[in-house]
Amino acid sequence: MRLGFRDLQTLSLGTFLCISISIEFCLALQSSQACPCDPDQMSVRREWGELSPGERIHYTDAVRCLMRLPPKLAAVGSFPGVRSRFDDFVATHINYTLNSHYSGLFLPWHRHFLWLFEQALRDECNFDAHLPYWNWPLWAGRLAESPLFDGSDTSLSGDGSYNPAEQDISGGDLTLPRGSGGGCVKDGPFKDMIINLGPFPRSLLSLTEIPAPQFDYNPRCLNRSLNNFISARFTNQAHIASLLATPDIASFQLTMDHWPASPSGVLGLHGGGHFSLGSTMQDLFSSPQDPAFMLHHAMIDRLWGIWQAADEEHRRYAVNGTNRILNPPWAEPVTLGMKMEFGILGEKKTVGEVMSPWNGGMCYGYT
Ligand SMILES: [Cu+2]
Repeated sequence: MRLGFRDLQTLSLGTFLCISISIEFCLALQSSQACPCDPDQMSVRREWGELSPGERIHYTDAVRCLMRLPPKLAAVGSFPGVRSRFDDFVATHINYTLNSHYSGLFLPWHRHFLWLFEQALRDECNFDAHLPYWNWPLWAGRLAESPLFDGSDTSLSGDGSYNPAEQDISGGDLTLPRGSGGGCVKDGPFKDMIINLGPFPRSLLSLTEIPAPQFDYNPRCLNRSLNNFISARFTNQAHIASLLATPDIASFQLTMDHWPASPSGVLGLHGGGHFSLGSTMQDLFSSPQDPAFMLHHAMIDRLWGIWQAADEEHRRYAVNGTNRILNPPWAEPVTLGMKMEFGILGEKKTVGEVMSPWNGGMCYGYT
C-alpha cells in the first residue's frame, strides 16, 4: 500500500513501533523515490496529545535542561540577557526577527530554527524523542482543557494568574478581547521559569534595526493569558482548510500571516496561535521564551510541508517575498540560493537547502 501524506493524518500510530513509523513515514513522503534520509535517524514529530504522559515529561525535562545549561553566546559578549543555552535560541531569534518575519524567509528560516532546537535537545539534553507539535483546531476555544495547557505536570504549563490590569488587545484596526490570565504561569513544569529577554514594543512600523531592549537582562516570569476567543476564531479547522487550498505560495503566506491585520480584524494562523497564549508569546522578537513557541511553529511547518507535498512540481521550491520584514521595496527578493543565518546555533543554510524536511542535513516528518 502506498500512503499519501494526508492518509498519515488518520493513521493510528499506536500499534507501530517508532522505527516502523519512521519507515512508513519515509515511504509515504517519497512516493516514487528511495528514502532520502536514513529512516532510523528520522524524526517523526507527533501531536502533543498523541504522546504518552511519560513522553511529554521527557520533552519538558529536556527543555528545562536546556534552560540550565550555560549559553554559548556568553563567550561572544554583548548579550547580557542571555543566561542559558535556551536563551541562545531566543537571542538568535531576536537577532534575525527583522529578516525572518512577514517576509519571504519566514517559513524556511523557522523550519531550520526548529531543527536546530530539536538537535540541541537531543545532543545536549539526552532527549531521545522528537519535537512535538500543537494541532490548534483540536483545542481551539477550550485551551485550558487541552493536554498542552491544562496546567498539569504533563502539560506545557497552563494559564497565568488573573491580572486585572491586562487590557484588550488593540493595534491598528484590530481590537480583540483580553484572555483569562495575564499574570505568571501558576502550575506545571514551567511554573518557576524565569525569562530573561524582552519585552519588545508591538509596533512594527519603521523598524530598521532591532529596537530596545535588544539583548538586555530583564528577568521575570513566564506570562500567559489563554484566549479562547482568538484561538476559536483564528486557529480553527476552516482556516486550515483554506490555507491548504491556497493555489500559490503568495496566498499561502497571506493566509498564514495576515499583516497588517485586515479591517475586519483578521489574524493569520501564525498570529492566531501567538495571540492565543498571552504576552510572552505575543512578543514578535522574544516569543521563543514561551515553551509553546516551538510546538506552535512545528504546526506551521507541518502545514507548509503538507501544502508543499500536495504539488511537488509547483510548490516544493516555491518562494515569494524578500529578506526583510513587511517586504519593503528596497529589500532583496528571496531566491533558492539566498543564505540564511543562524548565528551561534548553526551554519548558514540556503533557502533551497531547507525546502524539504529531508534535505540540508535535516531528516524529519510529521504525523
Ligand atoms: Cu519567529
